[in-house]
Order: sequence, then C-alpha cells, then structure tokens
Amino acid sequence: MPPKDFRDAIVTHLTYSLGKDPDHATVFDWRMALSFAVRDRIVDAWMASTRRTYAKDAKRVYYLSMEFLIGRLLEDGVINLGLEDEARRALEGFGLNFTDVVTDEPDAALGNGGLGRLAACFMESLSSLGCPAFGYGIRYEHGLFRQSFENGRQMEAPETWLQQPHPWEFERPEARFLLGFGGTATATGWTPAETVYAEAYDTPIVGWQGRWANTLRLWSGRAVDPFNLEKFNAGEFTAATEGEALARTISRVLYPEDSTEIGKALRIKQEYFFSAASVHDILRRFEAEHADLGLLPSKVAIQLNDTHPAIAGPELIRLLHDARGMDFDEAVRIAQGCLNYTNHTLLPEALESWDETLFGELLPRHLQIIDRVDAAHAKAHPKRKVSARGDGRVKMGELSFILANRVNGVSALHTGLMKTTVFKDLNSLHPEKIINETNGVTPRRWLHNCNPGLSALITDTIGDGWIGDLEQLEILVPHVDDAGWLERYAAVKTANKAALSDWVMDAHGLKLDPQAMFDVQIKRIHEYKRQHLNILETIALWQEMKDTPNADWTPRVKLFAGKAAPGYFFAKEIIHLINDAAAVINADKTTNDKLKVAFLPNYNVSMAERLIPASDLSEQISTAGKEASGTGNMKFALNGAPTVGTLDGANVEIRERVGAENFFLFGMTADEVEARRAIKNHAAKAVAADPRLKRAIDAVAKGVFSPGEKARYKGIVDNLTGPDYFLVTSDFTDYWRAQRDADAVFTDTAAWSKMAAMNTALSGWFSSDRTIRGYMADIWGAESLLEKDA
Ligand code: KOT
Repeated sequence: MPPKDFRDAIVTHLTYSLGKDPDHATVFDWRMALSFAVRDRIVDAWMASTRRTYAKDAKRVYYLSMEFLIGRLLEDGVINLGLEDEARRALEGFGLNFTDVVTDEPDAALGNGGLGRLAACFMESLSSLGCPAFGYGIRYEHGLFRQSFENGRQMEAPETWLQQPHPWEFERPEARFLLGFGGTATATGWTPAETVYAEAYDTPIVGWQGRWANTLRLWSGRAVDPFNLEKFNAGEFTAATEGEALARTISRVLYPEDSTEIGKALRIKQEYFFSAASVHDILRRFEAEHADLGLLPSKVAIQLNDTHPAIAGPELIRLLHDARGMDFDEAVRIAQGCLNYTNHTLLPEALESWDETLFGELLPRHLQIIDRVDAAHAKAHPKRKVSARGDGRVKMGELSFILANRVNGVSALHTGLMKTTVFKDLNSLHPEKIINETNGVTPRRWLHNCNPGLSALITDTIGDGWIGDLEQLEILVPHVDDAGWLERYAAVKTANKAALSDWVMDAHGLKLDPQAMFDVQIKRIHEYKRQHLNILETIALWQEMKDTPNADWTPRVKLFAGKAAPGYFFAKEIIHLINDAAAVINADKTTNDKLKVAFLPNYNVSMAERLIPASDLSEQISTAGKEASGTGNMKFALNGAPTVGTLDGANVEIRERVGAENFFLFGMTADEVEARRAIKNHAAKAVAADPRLKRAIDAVAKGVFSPGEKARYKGIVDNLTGPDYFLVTSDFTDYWRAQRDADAVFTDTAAWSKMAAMNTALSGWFSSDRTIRGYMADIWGAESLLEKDA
C-alpha cells in the first residue's frame, strides 16, 4: 500500500523509485516521483474497475485506433483524482512550482490531428462515464515529428518521447501474440513467411473524480529471434541483431500524413500488426470467460476509428473460421455483430484502398476472405454494383461498411454527405447502417484544466456540477446580462492573453499587445482548411492599414500554428508564405501597433492548451463540405472565442447552439461550392470582382514578401488564379466582410464579452461525454458500471 499522505507518497517514490534525496532532486526527478504517486492512486481505481467488469460479465467496448494523441497525462491525472491542492502544497514545500513540474512532461504525440485527439478525448470520457473499454493502438517509438522553421521553411526532426522513461505505462511481457506476414494461403489456412511478436504496454486512463479507469493498450514490435548467436560468433555483429531491428521497425514511427492515404507496405504492416494483435487479445479475453462464441456480439463491441484498423474484420473471421472451425457465413455474421466503423473524411485522397498485389503478398489469406465476403454481399444484392474489390484494389471503406453493424459520421452535415456521396449505393442497400454521432471534446482537459481562471468563475457562479455534466453551462445564460459578472468573465480572458503574451515573448521573442484581438488558426496545414485564405486577408488588411494608418483600426494579432505533412509541398509553401508575410508585416512601423502575425513552431496538444483559453476569435474557414467535423472549433467556443467560419462540419451545429448572432458566418454552402466549381474561370472572375483580393495576390506575385526571390510563390499564385479547387478566391470577399464585422463588435468590449460568454454558456452539448453516451446507446449497447451516487 502506498503512503496515505500524498506528500509522503511523493517523497517515498523520490527516494525508493528514483533513488534521489530531496536536496539533490531535479525537476525531472520530482515529476517522475509525482507521476508514480498519482499512478498508484489510479491503479486502485483501475483494478476495482476491472474486477467490477468481470463480476458483472459486462459488454466491453474496444476502440481500435491507429492514433491516440493523448498529450501530457500528469496534470490530467492529478486533477481527475482531485489531488491538485495536495500536489501543489507538497511541491511548494520543497520549493517547486507545480506548473514547472507538470510541464516538464513531454507530449505523447501518437497522432496527427483531429482523429487521434478525438480518440484521446473518447478514452477520457469512457472512463469518466464508467463504460468498460479498452483503447488499442501502436506504441510508436517516435511520435509526430518536431517542427522548426529555417528561413521560414518547415524543417522536420524526429520526435523522441520515449528517450526518457515513461512513468505511465506497464509493460506486459506475458501479453504477446505471434503475428504473420506473407507466405501462402489455402482455402482453410495460411502459412506465413515471416513472423513478429506484438507485445503489450498498458496505460491506465482515469476518469473524472477517479471513479473508473480503463486501459489504453499499445502494441510494440518484438523479434521472434532477437539475437543470432551464430552470426555474432562469426563476427557479423550488426547482422546478429538484424531480426530485432526489423521487428521493431513496425512500431518505430507514426506516419505523419493527415487525411491522405499512405499506400506503403510498412503502413499496411502496421495496420495489420495492431489490428490483429487486438483481435487476438479480445478473443482470448472473451474465451477465458465464455464457451459459446455465438455470444460474442453481446459481449464485445469493436469500433474501427476510420479504416486503418479495417483488417480487424477479416482477421476476426479468419480466427473464427480457420482457427476455430466455425462455418464461414456464421463467422461473418458474428463479425458483423461486433464491428462498427467511423468515417472521418470524405476527401478522396484519404480513402484507403490497397493495391491487390501488395495486399495479397502480405496477407494472402485475408485477401481470400475479403473476396469471399465481397462475393457473398454482391450475390445478396445483385441489382447493385457495390464492391470492396475492383480495379485491382482492396477498398477499405467499402469493406468496413459491409462488415459493420453501424457506420457513423462525425457531424450532421458530414453524415448527410456520406449518404449522398461516397456511400450512396451502400446506404441504399443498408439504409439503417449509417448514423450520426457528432464529435465532442472532454471538458476536463479542454476547459477545467487548460483554463483554470474560467473554470473557477464558472464554479463560483453555478457550482462544479458542470465538469461532469457540461450542459449545465447553460445556467450561465442569465449571468451574461449582469455587467459585473461579464467584467469578471472578460478579466479572465485578459489575464489568459497576458500570460500567453509573456510566453510568446519568452519562447519566441515576439511582443504581442494583449489589448489586440487574438485571432487564432491552429490545426494541420491543408489546402481545404485554407490557411492561405487567412493570410491573404491578413495581407489585404495590412495594405489597407498602410493606406490609412490613422483610421480607426481594431488591433489584431494573427496567430497560426500547425504542421504540414513532410511530403505535402503546397502546404509547406503556405507555411513559408505566412512566415515571409509575418516578417514583412511585423517590421512595418506604420502598422506595427495594429497588426502582428506569428506562426508558432511545433504545434502540439500542450500548445493548444495554452492558446485556446487566450483566443478571442476562432478561425474555422474550411471549404464547405470538406471538414468532416472539426473539434478545435468546439474547444474555442467553450473557452469563449466566437467563430469566424463557414457552414462546414460541426460549425453548423455550433452556430445552431450558440446562436447565429454569436457566430461570424461567411462563405458558400456545400451545395453552392459544387455549383461554383462548375463555373468556368471562377477564380479569375472572383479576383477581378474584388480589388482588395487582387491587390493582395499581386503583392504575393510581385515578391513583396520574398524580395530575394520574386517567383517564390508562383505555385500558390497560379493555383489561386487558376484551378483554385478549394475556392479561396470565391469566398474571400465574404470572409473580409465577416472579419470587419468582428472588428466592429470587438471595439464594443461589453458586446464582445457577451458574445464570448454566450459561446461558453451554449456549447456544453459538445462534450465528448455526450458523444460517448450516443455511441453507447446507438452503436455499442454498452452500459455504465459506475455505482450510482448514494
Ligand atoms: C486521416 C486519414 C485517413 C482518413 C481520415 C483521416 C482523418 C480525419 N484524420 N483526421 N481526421 C479528422 O477527424 C476529426 C475527428 O473526427 C474531424 O473532426 C476532422 O474534421 C477530420 O479531418
């Protein structure tokens, strides 16, 4: 038993786990000691949760995801367990600052963006709601690359979170599975040519108030034959460890692509590796308790986070049919009873499909199984030609759809578009399958923890029930008309902006004016997200400010952050342009007091936690129909930053909830986008119709921001004035208008604060607790095992 007193618990770990005495301990030592002390408390809840799940023989949820973008775990753990005051006091007693200690933890960046961060929010909500669940993924040795800028260009360096000990995980050498690749398949079996072990590492994820904890189980590659003594004795020292190096390659690095298909052999190996290990583990756990495999769908719900784990379906069928002798059709029916699939994008370049030759070489038996499933589906629906196979490819979206009990989109708009576009035919055959579960974010991390000032004001006003029941924020609505309360609300934002300004000064040497509007766009860099629309509007604003520097301008700070996939040339050009424009604009003495632009390097979860509470305006400006949901949009709204945005993804629902008057809407709708694209020379026409836009593009084309290399942005300029697929030019004029509307409101401090506060009060529905309740009821048939409050 760990010491009851939390201070003693920390010191005990410092002494006996770290081997340090308080006088010589570093911040790292204290952080590890605190983490171990917190982990001990989590373990108690974790074991109790597991025991209860077994005792109730409850249905378990398995969330299979290639990415879990969990960020730091220490502060979340401390706060969810209610240990914050004790931890602060204990550390202060030793002359340490709590924030210094918790921010010493590196971010676990095991994801690219929205999809991975959603998985992390879901894990926290599953635990907060007491739903028995496992997250299954890959323990990447290197997470998402570290970004820096050299002369404005993105540079990439490996991320190294595992180079220091990771205090949260438990290695499970006993939980390992042997997995195969290649070789030959027969009608009933498979002899792989190559094998590798998947070994489990478990991280407990504790929920709000420490009432429940689930497991995040991440798989790591291990060699079957790690060390070849014969080769070693023959003096071939490197060759002797080759097996180990190869096996570890599987879990070595997270692919840095977001919303694009990878199509590489190692990627498919990663997908099979973690999906197969997870399915083996699920079946092992089920069979330890049950003899009748027919019960599987009543005890197991598997959620595929997009198609990356789609191969789990054929693997489950293989294990039931080939290894356990179940009738094939019955195996398919059982798999369909367990599996569900979430689609996160309709972008054609992101829809996974594998070359059948490559697929068949790596997974020959699975290709046979897929063909048989697909043929049976085609036979049952002879009138329609929908298939997971064709053109020499294996289509993972169609496969996932056919093998799923439920298929869901992530916002109302996106789900509607799924039914009319990519899954139109499959939807007409199975109209009951597609449902909507609008995304959400965990209010613990994204309001209570990252914005302690606002959290304290809310709790002071309505009590702390909102932290576990976010829709209670609505009780704030009447307070918004109380001038005194609104001033307190505004003071929190001002303090957050001052703190952010200090950090930007310290970390990046840039001076920001906390009185200015903090206008923030932070997300992956992608043409559809249109960071180039934002920088063009910034350039046009700068030009106009120079025309009339003494006019009544609303001062702005334009903040950008986000990574571009290393192979996505156009996105890297956008970063370069923003950095170049920032250098010129920030150096301009005539506009210096009114406009600043900064691109903060190496965006990650922790940076988002700093920026969002200090933001005034949230940029959600994707081409309508392209952003499946967005979740950053929800975090900004909760933290009191109104949106300037299009009718895309969850923006639509955010606007419905917070009210049209508290949202700066602009741009074409998804339907209008389609029509506009069909107009010949739409971009040239849009540019000709708006002199501001023309002047901004001309400045880029003439090299105003790249004086040494005038043609540097020819690619961007030619795209914008030519095909402009994402309709930056067509939406520019209305975007400018919406931005000036925002300027006007911002000059009226009370009106702006009211708008911001209404965003907080009315976005409680975007809690991932609400989302997970939806999945539990509509998809999984899973129940909360929390003991009802006494
Ligand atoms: C990446 C590769 C293939 C398929 C989908 C993706 C993907 C989609 N990665 N991130 N997303 C985002 O997922 C979020 C969570 O649902 C959404 O909010 C966001 O709109 C997607 O772009």
